[in-house]
Amino acid sequence: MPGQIPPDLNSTLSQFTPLTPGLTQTCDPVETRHGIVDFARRTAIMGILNVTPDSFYDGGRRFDASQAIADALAMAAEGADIIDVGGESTRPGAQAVSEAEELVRVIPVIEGLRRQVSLAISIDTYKSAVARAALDAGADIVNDISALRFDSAMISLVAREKVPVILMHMRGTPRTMQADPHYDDVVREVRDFLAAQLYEAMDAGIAAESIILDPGIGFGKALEHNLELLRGLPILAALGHPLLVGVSRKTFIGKILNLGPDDRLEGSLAAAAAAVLGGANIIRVHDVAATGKACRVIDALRFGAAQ
Ligand code: 7PM
Repeated sequence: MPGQIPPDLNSTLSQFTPLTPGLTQTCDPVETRHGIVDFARRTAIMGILNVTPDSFYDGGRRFDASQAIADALAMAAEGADIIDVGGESTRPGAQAVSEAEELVRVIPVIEGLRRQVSLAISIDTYKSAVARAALDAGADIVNDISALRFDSAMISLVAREKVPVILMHMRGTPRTMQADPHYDDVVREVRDFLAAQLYEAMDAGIAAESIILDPGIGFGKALEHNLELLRGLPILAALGHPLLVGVSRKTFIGKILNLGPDDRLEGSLAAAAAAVLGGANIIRVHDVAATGKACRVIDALRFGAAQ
């Protein structure tokens, strides 16, 4: 009969589970020296500020402090919640940069930016000396792609300074990580690694509320591993810490679409939307305005439309 719903379809209404852990899972805000990043009602946007001559997308553009500061101010105006300043490219096969060179690149930018903005600044480094100088210059968060493993002085620095830290999963080192990556169960292995680093950090005196976790999309992962991790984000969100996800213009999107970095915006937005539905709280991106709009729509699904 027209208009009648088959009884077995009605029973699926009660079985229906919400689309997203974001609808049920909440996580506490992160306190920084320059304000609180709150995830209760919206996804936070981290703008990428590469101060390097060789990054895969924006390389060379800002190898000059005043250009880098101008770009960061533009990202702040577009609604970035955090600016992530990095002086060493971690793309696959990239050469390591000396500590002195990394300092020369990032410190003037952080000092200059700090004078002009009150938002949170993160320092993308695994070197404790760079992190220390960056914190002294006004940075608020340590973004360590090695999850505190590469420099043995990093863990005590973060504990002493009482700043939030991002622990990211990576297989191997940036130079070697993309050489035939293999996992038996990538989601389980990344989860177990992050849990182990989390406990090590807390044992060293880093507050649980200061720890942000990140699956490290593209760091020692084949295309299928990156997709499995995006599908498995709810499992990582269940660790109960804020989740940061970086998909912006990465190679896995290029592989799906057969497009170079300049033509990966739409794919990046789709991946960001999927990450937010999976429970991500911070999205690390080159395109702050566009990603902000995409996230606001997903946030309305996640948290309700009243902002
Ligand atoms: C290949 C891999 C090329 C990675 C470029 C990149 C992340 C990060 C980077 C991330 C955190 C890029 C990167 N990616 N820090 N630093 N999470 N926490 O896209 O996903 O700039 S470097």
